[in-house]
Amino acid sequence: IKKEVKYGQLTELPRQDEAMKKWRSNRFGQFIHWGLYAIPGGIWEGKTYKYAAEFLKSSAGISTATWDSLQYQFNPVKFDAKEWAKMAKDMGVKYVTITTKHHEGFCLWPSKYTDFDIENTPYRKDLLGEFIKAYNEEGIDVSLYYSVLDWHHPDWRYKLNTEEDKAAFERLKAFTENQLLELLERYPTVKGLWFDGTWDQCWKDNGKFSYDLEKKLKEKNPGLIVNSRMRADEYGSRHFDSNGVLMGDYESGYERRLPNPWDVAVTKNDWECCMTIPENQWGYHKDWTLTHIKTSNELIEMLVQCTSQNGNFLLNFGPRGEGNFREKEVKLAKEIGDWMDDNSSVIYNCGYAGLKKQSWGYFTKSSDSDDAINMVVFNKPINGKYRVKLNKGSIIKRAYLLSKPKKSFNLEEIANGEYFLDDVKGKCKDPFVIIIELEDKDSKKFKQK
Ligand code: H79
Repeated sequence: IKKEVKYGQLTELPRQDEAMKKWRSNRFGQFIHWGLYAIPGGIWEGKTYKYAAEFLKSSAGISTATWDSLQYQFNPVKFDAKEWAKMAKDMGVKYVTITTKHHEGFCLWPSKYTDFDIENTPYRKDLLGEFIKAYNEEGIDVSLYYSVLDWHHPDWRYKLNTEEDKAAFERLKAFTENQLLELLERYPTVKGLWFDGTWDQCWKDNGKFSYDLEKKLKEKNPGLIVNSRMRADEYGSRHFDSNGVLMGDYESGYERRLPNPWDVAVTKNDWECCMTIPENQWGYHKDWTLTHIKTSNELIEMLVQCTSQNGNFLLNFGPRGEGNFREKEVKLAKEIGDWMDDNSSVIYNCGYAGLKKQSWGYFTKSSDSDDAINMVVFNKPINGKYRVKLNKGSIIKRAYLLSKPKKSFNLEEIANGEYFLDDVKGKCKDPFVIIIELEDKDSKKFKQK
């Protein structure tokens, strides 16, 4: 039985306006976690804390006053916005999402509504402004991460037990709204808001507030894209309302995990997976030997998987307190960028091909093309032949390597719409792409919705 939901989705999904189409075509984004936590980098008074570096205040039980005094040490003398933007561009991302305020409450922009901000650090300048300008100059869309949960703000509560708590939360709501409108006012080129820290009981109990807020923010910045994490309906249901309808503009529940690669249902909504390079570190942690560090091929596979299921991939970087990136991150960015230089045509503007996932890797399909499908290969078969199962009646005209010299594969038809592609004697070590060209008469079958 359908519940009546008053404070659910604002619009018809998936959104088909230009801003949303652009977001969807971007596919690959960079996430930046930067705040005071980058200074201690997971180590406090000589002790290393394995849990996420941006949670150090909580893991090490540091008082708010002590933590907040890190503000007077925040001086990223090595920060070069143009260099950052260049690195992102070279990696192949089309958008970036940066933490304007994480759970610690420190603001990377000069905010009228708090002194706990960049203006009151030795750096003083509008760091966020420099960042946005530099990325925009490289043609990269900027979105802003904002944590509602706030360890610094005296009015933040998990749960409202008393009248005083209720009054405090009213003030926190006003503060939150003011800051968000301030961000959109100061930085009009911003394309999206990425909400986090919205799981507290008081937020879940205030569905009407987040509903009204989403409306206001979108009035202020038409085309604005917000993640599903912002919202709870009036029954406290998050991400999806009580009838299972997605809220916000895309699903943002895939944090450090991907959907099952065979999942077809997930292709119906826009969604984004956010991913860390170590197991669970968003902010800068000095010790990256604590857990597995993903390789560029693992990360590329995740990007391709997301694309194959109509999702975006947001890959996190955690710069140092001084304002530069660790070498390992620079190297991974370069390796991914090298792969994107040759293969980005299977990512940008691409999505679900309408076919089942197969054992050699992932299909993607460009919305520009009716008669070509991309195979992105991560697993080479022992027999040297790629089994490809298309729809019944589909005829492959040609299959060839995307990389030059675009060698063709021998085709062996084994059933209606099913083929073996005989490996060319290439020595592809990295994930590589085979383009399948279909006979025109079948092209309509592969049209994306
Ligand atoms: O910014 C990065 C992390 O610092 C942040 N989100 C990413 C993007 C993050 N904050 N908290 N966590 C990750 C993990 C915390 C999960 C929990 Fe809960 C919060 C456990 C209990 C409350 C939300 C609600 C998840 C499970 C229940």
